[in-house]
Amino acid sequence: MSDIDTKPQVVERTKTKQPPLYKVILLNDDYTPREFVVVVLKAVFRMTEEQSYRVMMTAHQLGACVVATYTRDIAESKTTEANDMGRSAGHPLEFSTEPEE
Ligand code: TYC
Repeated sequence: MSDIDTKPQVVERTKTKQPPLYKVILLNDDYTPREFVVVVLKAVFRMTEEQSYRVMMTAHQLGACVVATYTRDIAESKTTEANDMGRSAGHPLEFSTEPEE
């Protein structure tokens, strides 16, 4: 046996911190046609027809629905893109972004 202590004195750990996530929320209104909401959800959030319809109906019935969560930049750019689609078509459709708890 050697007298040299070969035990590592420092334990290294790799900490991979996850970036904070942000929710994109779809808000109900009384004017935007249901079909248009589905078109926006499919185009911007890459949802299927069925997923889009379910999210749209949840917002329609409950007032709002979480569409998805993303890192901050992606959540904000998708929110802007979706709101721009609504505005360009003359609808009051609104998406918002908020940090996940
Ligand atoms: N409430 C709208 C209507 O009856 C449809 C709608 C659903 C609008 C969901 C926005 O986030 C929304 N035409």
